Amino acid sequence: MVRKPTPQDKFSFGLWTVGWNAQDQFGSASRAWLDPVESVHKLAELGASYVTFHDDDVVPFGSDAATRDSILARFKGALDETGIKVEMVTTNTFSHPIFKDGAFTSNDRTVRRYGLRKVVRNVDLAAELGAETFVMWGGREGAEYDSAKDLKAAHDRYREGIDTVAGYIKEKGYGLKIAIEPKPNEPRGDILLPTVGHALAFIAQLENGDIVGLNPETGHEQMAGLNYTGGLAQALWAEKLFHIDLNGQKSIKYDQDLVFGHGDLFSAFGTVDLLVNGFPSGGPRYDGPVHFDYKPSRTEDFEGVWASAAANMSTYILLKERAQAFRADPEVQEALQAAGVYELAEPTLAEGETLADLLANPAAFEELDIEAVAARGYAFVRLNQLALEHALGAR
Ligand code: GLT
Ligand code: MN
Ligand code: MN
Repeated sequence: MVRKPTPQDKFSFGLWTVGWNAQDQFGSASRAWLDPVESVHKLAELGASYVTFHDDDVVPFGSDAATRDSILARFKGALDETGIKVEMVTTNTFSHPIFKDGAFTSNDRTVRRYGLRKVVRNVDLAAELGAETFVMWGGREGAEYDSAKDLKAAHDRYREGIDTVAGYIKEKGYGLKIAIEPKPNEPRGDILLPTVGHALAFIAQLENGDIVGLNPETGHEQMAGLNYTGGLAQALWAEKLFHIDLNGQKSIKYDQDLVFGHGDLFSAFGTVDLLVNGFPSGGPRYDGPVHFDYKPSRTEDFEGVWASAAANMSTYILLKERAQAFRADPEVQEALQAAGVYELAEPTLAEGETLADLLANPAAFEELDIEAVAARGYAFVRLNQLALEHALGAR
């Protein structure tokens, strides 16, 4: 590992990431599922601070109460021994065939009621373990066929489900926030709440939306052809960036879940620049855990699994160093000024100025030398080249 993590880095991994058995659509497992206790120990050695998990990652689906208790006791033992904390918990409402048409939005009401019970039981576990975030990735909430789903009713049921869980969290006084994770497709042909923007609009319709925000994943936005950093920015602006799933994706295709930076590297630089340095004009910042949701490629053995876990952290630190150097460079500051980046933070109407004042101001319109203003060069390319040179470590 070129760079070693420290607790200040707040690195976090899902147990389903390193633990994955590498089974895919076309081939059987190329590794065994890892024991969560082993993953906790190994991640601690590598310098991570947190783990996250689905209920079923730790306690197999359908386990009876006694088995569940003994498995959880052993798992908590590993947390105590290593000092690793659980910052986020999520629910598996996608693997078992009962959820083949979704959980909160299944056409089958019995499934919806079962799904709600499974999620609420997991909320109790999340609170017990001291997690701060409860992620909801509705991977099966969707359809393959337009005729198969009443989309008005589906949104009603989705809202009912999330509002009910959020209401329960409040009623119990748990210190948990819900973070919805958007994804456009896979495993369903089309998934509800496909992007950050869709999810933000949905949250605005919730009764208990004050404790509901987002968990955007790099590859999921990029699968929709969108700019991940832009999605993070809007979520931050709306004060709804509750959690992040970092990974790598190369363009619009199946969900690759590559190591962070192994997809669109320059975009990853932009992401880290925003996370580490914030907006040029200040404003809301993300200071939560840096969570990696990647999959060690099917080609890798266990040595490769741990090398890939380390690679996520090392790459993040390298990009952090590069992003800090970028913003600290006087030439970059001058280029940001020249490009008008800081000018955008200035309100369009001056303090105390009304629209009537603007309408009555000929200098702003009638007498404006439009051609002269239009002739301005913004020098964005120079600024971007400076960013690229910093990203490459050439400055
Ligand atoms: C699943 C998915 C991830 C989600 C997880 C949370 S599960 O592996 O691919 O993007 O974050 O449920
Ligand atoms: Mn993914
Ligand atoms: Mn994810």
